[in-house]
Amino acid sequence: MEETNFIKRQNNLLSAIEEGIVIIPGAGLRQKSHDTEFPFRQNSDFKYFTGFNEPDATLVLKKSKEGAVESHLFLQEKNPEMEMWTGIRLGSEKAPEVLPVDHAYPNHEFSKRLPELFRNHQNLYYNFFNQDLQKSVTKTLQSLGGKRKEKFHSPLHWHHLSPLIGMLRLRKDKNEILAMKQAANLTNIGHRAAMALAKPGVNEKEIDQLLNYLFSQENGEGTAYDSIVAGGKNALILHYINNNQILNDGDLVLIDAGAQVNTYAGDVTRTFPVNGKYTQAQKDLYQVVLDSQKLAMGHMKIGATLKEIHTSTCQALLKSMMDAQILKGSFDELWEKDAYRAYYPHGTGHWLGLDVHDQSPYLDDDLNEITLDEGMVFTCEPGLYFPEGDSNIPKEWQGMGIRIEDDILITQSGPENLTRSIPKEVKEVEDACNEDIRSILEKLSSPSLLS
Ligand SMILES: [Mn+2]
Repeated sequence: MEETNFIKRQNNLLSAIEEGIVIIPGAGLRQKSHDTEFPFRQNSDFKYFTGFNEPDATLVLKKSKEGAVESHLFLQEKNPEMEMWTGIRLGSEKAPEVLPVDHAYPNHEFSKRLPELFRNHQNLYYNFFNQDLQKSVTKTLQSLGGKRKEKFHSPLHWHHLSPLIGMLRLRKDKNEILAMKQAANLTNIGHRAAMALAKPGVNEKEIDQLLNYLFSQENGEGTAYDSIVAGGKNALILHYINNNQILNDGDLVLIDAGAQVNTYAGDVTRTFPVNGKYTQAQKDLYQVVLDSQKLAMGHMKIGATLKEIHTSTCQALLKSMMDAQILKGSFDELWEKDAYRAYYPHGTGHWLGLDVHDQSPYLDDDLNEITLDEGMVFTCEPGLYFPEGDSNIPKEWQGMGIRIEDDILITQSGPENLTRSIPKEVKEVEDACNEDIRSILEKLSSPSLLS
């Protein structure tokens, strides 16, 4: 596998602008409690253009009217005393050798050098919602504004950068797809192990921790987002992350969890019986959701839109709820008033990539839906959530929440389900639930499990 071509990514961005200066800050550390921080998580845009994983760095790209481009990086300076506490820093001297940048400087030079970098550019591209950056930009422009008699341009035309980068991140290149496939493989292991470990009396948190452990195997970076391990009616809470209740015999458990590899996310949901065997009522409802997911996948073709896929999924779920007498009336009337939303309130899919909800637009500049194309990755995740005490719902389905989610890559030859190895058919899931967790953990050292 060839190395990621970050310079090509930077050039792709610069070719979308005529002239100007682009500022892309990395993430900093966030305080967790006094003197301690959360584990570092790089800003996705910064990572996309640099591959650099240290906190407190900033990328500045420049493009002249004539088309000449330059890249500048600000980063933490070497500091043996600090490095003894928090780890080795690359430093500005080494950075241009190993990173895709022409020049590098220590962070303390940022405010001093920024006015010089701004000079003679007319356009400025940055994320308007980054308040720290907004302050530096304003301060720099104020300092340049004081020299009104000098003959130079300053970048007074501001452009919000995020949509431009979002468009580039929409189509994944070979290396991105490879990372996402590796994340899918680890996610497969995690979900299979969860199915094997779950049984009445096991706490949701045991499964939560097992997932994190398994997602950290090989080049895994743990969970891409806080896992949802929701036994019984906890599945009705869409973003349930407490994960601290005992799993009960006869209940389902919904697990929404994905591994992260090279900052790329997997995002998969499975809903399976705690005791390893679906009841007839559980099986019936599970099959409704599974059928709607398969129907959705049938619409995933180049040229289709996520909105079309969502609409057809909602219509299928609405029909199923009409068949079950949960929703009563004519189809048109129920569709008109979004009656399905009470039980299916979320979307059928979202872009997936460096962010689990990848920061790419859903509409183009003319407000038309973005159409699916080769290299785009997104989720397919229909679900049904039936509250307790809702008299429209058959008693045996009350308190039940079911979601099934896979990660889909669009290719020339059709949709590729990256997470197809994770058990999903009723029989496959029941078989996986009856696997011995110890044998799964023993097999972990086997390379075939991760390939
Ligand atoms: Mn999702």
